[in-house]
Amino acid sequence: MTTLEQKSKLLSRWLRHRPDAIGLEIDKRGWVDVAELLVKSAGAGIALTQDELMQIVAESDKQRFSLSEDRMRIRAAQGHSVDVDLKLPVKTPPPVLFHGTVQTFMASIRRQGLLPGTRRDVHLSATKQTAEEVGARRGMPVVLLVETFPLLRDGYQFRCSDNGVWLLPNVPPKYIRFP
Ligand code: HQG
Repeated sequence: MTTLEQKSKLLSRWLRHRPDAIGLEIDKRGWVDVAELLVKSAGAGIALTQDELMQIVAESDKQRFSLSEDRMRIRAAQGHSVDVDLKLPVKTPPPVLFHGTVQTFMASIRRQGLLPGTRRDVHLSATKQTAEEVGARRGMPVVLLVETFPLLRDGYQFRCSDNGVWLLPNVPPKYIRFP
């Protein structure tokens, strides 16, 4: 049996990285039709009911999914590797943001700054604690501080996902305060 947590993980995978895995059509804003999602997931052997989907959306610890106003469409709030543009509005960030990572990546980050890797954006957290949790997914967390004013002054545009993750295309090393 597939648990709700497993279904939530599958949903992240389909909506962020592999809509093609179950033949889902994703539009350029990242939206997928809810009815189509239910049919296609059943076709792939994952029974997902409308109620379960709504429960996953409501209970996702990080509020990973957003529903359209009419609740007919769903998308991942952030974290995509597929080519989408969520058209999130540009927003003024707080003075300091945080990035959680691990020691293994530090030499490379010192050299190249923060790069999005396979995702569309670099993810920054509003609190040190969240950044620690993000880093801890990979091992002993290292938290980097990013002062946002110099980036704003130099023309960088910040966007904030529906679930409060700050997104930037990249952060060169000169803007990062290393521990
Ligand atoms: C690192 C989770 C080498 C970066 C979290 C990170 C987040 C570099 C890894 C969301 C680098 C990328 C995203 C460079 C960055 N050289 N390594 N130049 N620049 N890195 O998973 O930020 O649970 O793509 O430090 O809560 O860890 O999935 O990004 O360690 O919000 O909803 O490369 O994923 O949310 O890893 O995490 P990721 P992330 P979910």
